[in-house]
Amino acid sequence: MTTMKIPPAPDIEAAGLQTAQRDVIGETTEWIEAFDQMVAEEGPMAGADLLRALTRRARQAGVDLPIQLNTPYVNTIRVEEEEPYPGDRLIERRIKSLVRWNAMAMVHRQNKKDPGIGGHISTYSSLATLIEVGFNHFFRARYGDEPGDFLYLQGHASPGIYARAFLAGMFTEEQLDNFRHELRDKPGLSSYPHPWLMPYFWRFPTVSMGLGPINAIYQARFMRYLENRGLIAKTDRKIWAFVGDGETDEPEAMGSLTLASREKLDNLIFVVNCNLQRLDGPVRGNGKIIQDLEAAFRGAGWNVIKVIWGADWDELLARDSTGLLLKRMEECVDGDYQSCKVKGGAYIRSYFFGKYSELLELVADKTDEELSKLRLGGHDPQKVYNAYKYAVEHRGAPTVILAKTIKGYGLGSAEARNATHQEKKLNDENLAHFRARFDIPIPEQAAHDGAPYRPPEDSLEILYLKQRRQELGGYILQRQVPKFDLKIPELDYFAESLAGSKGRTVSTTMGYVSMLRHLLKHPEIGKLIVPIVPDEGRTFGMESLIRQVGIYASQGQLYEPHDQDMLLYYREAKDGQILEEGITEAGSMGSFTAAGTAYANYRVPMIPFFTFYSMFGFQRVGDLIWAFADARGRGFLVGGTAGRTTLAGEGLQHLDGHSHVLASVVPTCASYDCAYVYEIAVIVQDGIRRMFQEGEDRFYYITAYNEDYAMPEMPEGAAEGILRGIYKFKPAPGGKATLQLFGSGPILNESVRAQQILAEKYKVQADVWSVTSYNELRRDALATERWNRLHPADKEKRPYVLEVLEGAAGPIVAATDYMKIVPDQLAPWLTGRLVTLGTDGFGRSDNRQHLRRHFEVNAESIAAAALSRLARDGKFDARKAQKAFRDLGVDTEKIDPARA
Ligand SMILES: Cc1ncc(C[n+]2csc(CCOP(=O)(O)OP(=O)(O)O)c2C)c(N)n1
Ligand SMILES: [Mg+2]
Repeated sequence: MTTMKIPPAPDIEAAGLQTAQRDVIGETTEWIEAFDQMVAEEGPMAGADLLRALTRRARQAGVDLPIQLNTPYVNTIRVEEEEPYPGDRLIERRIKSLVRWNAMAMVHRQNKKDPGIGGHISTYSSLATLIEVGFNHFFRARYGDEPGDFLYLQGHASPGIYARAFLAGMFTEEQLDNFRHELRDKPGLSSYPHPWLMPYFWRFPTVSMGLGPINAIYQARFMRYLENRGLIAKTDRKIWAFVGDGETDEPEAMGSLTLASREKLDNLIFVVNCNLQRLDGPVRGNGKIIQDLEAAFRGAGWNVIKVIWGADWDELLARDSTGLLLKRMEECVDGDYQSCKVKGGAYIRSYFFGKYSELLELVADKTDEELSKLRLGGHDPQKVYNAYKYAVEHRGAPTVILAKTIKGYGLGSAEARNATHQEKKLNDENLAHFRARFDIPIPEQAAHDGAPYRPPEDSLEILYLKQRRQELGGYILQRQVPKFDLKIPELDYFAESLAGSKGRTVSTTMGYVSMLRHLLKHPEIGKLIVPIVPDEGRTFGMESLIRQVGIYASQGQLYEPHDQDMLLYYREAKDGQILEEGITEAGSMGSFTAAGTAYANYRVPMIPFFTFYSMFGFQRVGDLIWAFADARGRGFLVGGTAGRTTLAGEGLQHLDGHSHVLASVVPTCASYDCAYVYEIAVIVQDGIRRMFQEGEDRFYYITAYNEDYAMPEMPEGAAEGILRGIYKFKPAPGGKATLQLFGSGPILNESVRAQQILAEKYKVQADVWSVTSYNELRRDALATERWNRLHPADKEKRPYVLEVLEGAAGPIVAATDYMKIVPDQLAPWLTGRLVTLGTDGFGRSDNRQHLRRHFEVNAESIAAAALSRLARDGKFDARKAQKAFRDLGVDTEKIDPARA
């Protein structure tokens, strides 16, 4: 039997009772007393059991109780449950003060030197205790042979992270000196966590708010996936995601919470830094962000730990015999708490405690100064330690720690003010205050300049810091990429895809799925393939894949699928390989990111193929894709049901004519618009080689279509052109061409048909080219042009596209199922030659024939456009060209589809 102290019962109103008749109040008091006695004698578990039984009974009796997701506005862990702090609080405080100083000083100094260069000091200042307790006692750098915990850190707290790394000896003073100066002759530090810029240090790009939390959730799930598939050892490794309270307004931050609880991700810990402020002002001025988040996370099935009050408040709560302190804590909103912090002790006395005379008495023995220093939970190492301990020991659910902190803690008059987020420099008074408060042993002038300070190597602080890290396996913020010796498939492994369909009509999507199925069987890399799909597997004909490798389900398949007696039944398995994400492209990107960076994070070169509806890719989850690139992600994005005119029937919201434009903006993304299955095979084979054998930090976007047609065999020698972006697909049938037709995707077939029409009806000979990637051609041309510009005295080089087109005569008519800007990318190198036909404008519901006529990308429109151009060049009779439009059924007076 445990005996415990229960806080005083709040009065009837504070207890939230609706009925206030005297006899009910009297009765209620008796009930509460009886309950208190029972808990005191039999412990909290018995209390919980009783309440559960009462609630069940109440429901049976028709008493409609509202679902209660909030607990009182106090710490979740009671004082009696706390364990003593295991570290040396004094020396840890010294270390924390030094980190605080260096973080602030680094930003301060840089902004004095280079006004406007920016940086943040108030985010880290609120986070320091939460971070330091973690580094000193929890964040493990290794689990046996396995890598250690993963840290997703608030991007704006990076100065503090750098400052700690500086104390740990990982960065030089010079690097600190070059914070936000990355383009100087000495190494600098990037503004935020960017693996692209600091690949040896950062793993997770988090600064675009909301992406860190969702990626952390899917990372935790992917870790389990790798464990359950036997690809990594099971460990106790944790993923710690530090999240801003303002950041939780991002839908990405909160949108996938239930996945984490459904999957019982007890390897995941969120720490929400509830400093009550975001950039402009309070997060919930009129409410309480901690209570809001408690309800949301609890409702989503998370283990919630609130760390609101520090030890100073415990003492007050214990002394309060009226219950009024808790009542006051609950009735104040975050805007009140912020004002209290800004306005100081006298205000706290009159406004917060002064509302009830009993509370004034409670703090009568405290000075105003003492009131202003009453510590909050997120700044109390003892509270934070216990919360972390409870979190790492919790089993069966993810944990969120809601820690109340002060934004701009220690920044003097900037503390907790609405404008604190934007503070880059401290005035002299605040600097002096900071130096004194944190006892930084540097001369006044050096402090004024924001000089960094690192105590000697043999100082107690440095020795302690290093020893703590040693015990936890070493310094944790490091990113290393091992060398892999992978036997990747050669091109002949894809022989079936290269051979064509022998007249059978298939789509590139079908061809791609067969290729994937074949890849999954590869003896070396088959197990590394991660097919990801957001509830669109059937659309892409992936039923056979589901049967072959199964859908990953951490609990296996708990039910008998109704279609079990069918060959292609819905198979879920604990070691299933497919990540069937349900309808969440953002979540799928989370998995794609975890898988596509596993080569560095888990030292296992997983090869993800994320196949999605191309319309709901780049334009929907573009920022996650950008972060994937920053994270040096590798893998294949496959945009299915692609094209503005190839996907029949769907209409405006579904017809994608621009994902290739959006893909083109990501520097490490190579995007390909494929017409035939062999093109995809060549690109996938070479992509695997470049990413996973050569170790190149790049990834691929490939569009796949659902139009069925006969797939030709790969023409001899086409591979290089396919990869670089263009190859001649069908030379002019009757002698030398005077016209060049470019086609991509299924529209290439329209170009081929136009070639025929032109030859047969108009005696115009044209070559047909398959352009697999305008973007790759443009990148090559830009790089060549830049070289030429920088080396005027050297022999001029030619872009690949011009080399390939050597001797190809006449104008070029490029037709695509994408916007005209896609081929137009080559216009600077094809001056005066390029006529582009594309699908600018909103899509429509109709069949391919009508869609292509509407968008003027059908064979007839291509042929007529070619004649029109030849006429303008004086190579074809203008009246005949005009007549050709009529003969070919191209309406010259219809509305421009770009505006329709
Ligand atoms: C998607 C996105 N929108 C806006 C910003 C700009 N921004 C940077 S920090 C910040 C406020 C952050 O507040 P909070 O999450 O509470 O973190 P705190 O600094 O208070 O710890 C904003 C709006 C961003 N980085 N990302
Ligand atoms: Mg905040």
